[in-house]
Amino acid sequence: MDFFNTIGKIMYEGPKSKNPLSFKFYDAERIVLGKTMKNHLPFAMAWWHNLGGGGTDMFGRDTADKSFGAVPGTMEHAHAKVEAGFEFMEKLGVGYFCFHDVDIAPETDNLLETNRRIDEISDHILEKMAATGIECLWGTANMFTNPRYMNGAGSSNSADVFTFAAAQIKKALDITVKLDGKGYVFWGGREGYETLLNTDMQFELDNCARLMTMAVEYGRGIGFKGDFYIEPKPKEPMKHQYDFDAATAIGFLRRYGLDKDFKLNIEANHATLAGHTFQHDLRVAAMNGMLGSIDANTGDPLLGWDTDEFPFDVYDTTLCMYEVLRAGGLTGGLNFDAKNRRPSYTCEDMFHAYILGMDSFALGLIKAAALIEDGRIDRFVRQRYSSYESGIGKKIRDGNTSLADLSAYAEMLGKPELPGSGRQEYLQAVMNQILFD
Ligand code: XLS
Ligand code: NI
Ligand code: NI
Repeated sequence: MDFFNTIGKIMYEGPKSKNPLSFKFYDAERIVLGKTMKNHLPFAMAWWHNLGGGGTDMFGRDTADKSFGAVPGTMEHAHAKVEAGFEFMEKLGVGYFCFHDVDIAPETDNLLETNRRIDEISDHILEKMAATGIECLWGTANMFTNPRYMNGAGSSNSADVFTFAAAQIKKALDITVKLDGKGYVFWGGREGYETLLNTDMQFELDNCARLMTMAVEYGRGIGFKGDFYIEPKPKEPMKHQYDFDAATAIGFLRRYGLDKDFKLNIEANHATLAGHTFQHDLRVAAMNGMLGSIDANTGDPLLGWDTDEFPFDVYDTTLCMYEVLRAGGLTGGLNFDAKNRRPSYTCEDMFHAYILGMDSFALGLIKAAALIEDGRIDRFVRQRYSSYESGIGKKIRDGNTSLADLSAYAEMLGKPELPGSGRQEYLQAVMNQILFD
């Protein structure tokens, strides 16, 4: 069945095209720095927003119809979503998808029945994967929607809830392996707290680590070779989320000995909620060897929550791809954890959104490659630290000195020279020149 029958395959038509249903910059086979765009940009569709999200917000119900000809909440609907999802990805040339357990099959009150439903739908997904060549980027378990998770999953005060979370993770891992997913994500959901007046933070963190450790043991046992990911987020839904940002998540992983199996899935909108730039959290992950995957969306600087907008800001996508290129690429991909704005409720809007996101990242890639080839920014940064390349600086760098040595050297120096201009305005002008030349 053709769900998007008014829309054909989306083709690359170049920057001059005025056809709204075409790519202006994403040219899958174009070579950038020795690799095709498709290889640099492993785009993924987020099952939940794209096939499940109808625009409901705190003040109003769905505006978009995502029934795909079936009654929502039924298995018929879950099957229809599979068909629609693969048609959508094929028409756009999106090579991957990401899913939660409950996105693919409606949950019931009975774990065995829920799992049977997940088996049935994942069989269907597997058939479509074989027919299209589309792959699974990552899977995850939704441990935040059901009321039992009101206090978190691993961090819940209830051992029964913890147990249920473990069961969901086990199943989600089984399905991720069945679909040959490259990764498995832990987004903290409600792992956090509202007030320390009722919370044993140390115990909750230990328990979160226990759950992840069991997941690693089980996953490796069933042959999962991919990466586990933590997706940091500072707040929302909880006031304090334990995986606040990249640095916090890395500290947690190292403390509990999970850093060999885990990398990070950095979401743009989560980084900005943490008071960082997207680029900052990418850099923190990359310099720790933990940049695995990306949730590609953007927030609104005027709103303080996870608005999950489609990425459109080329300055941001350029700096993101600059970090990705410098890190040698992603082991995961670019998942559009993004949703249409509520008034963009038609099925054409679903395509416009992905075209916008894919073109924004394609442009970002082209411009990031230009920044690197231009070399002025990299050279400037190297030059800025050049005092550490010889003399006393080299001694500091090599660990061949001490406070006493340095103090003696400083006495000799008298007054140190100023450290040299940071040239921020010049560098910003270089960015603009490259972006708009
Ligand atoms: C929510 C998260 C979520 C994760 C997957 O803010 O971004 O969508 O990516 O559970
Ligand atoms: Ni996300
Ligand atoms: Ni998010």
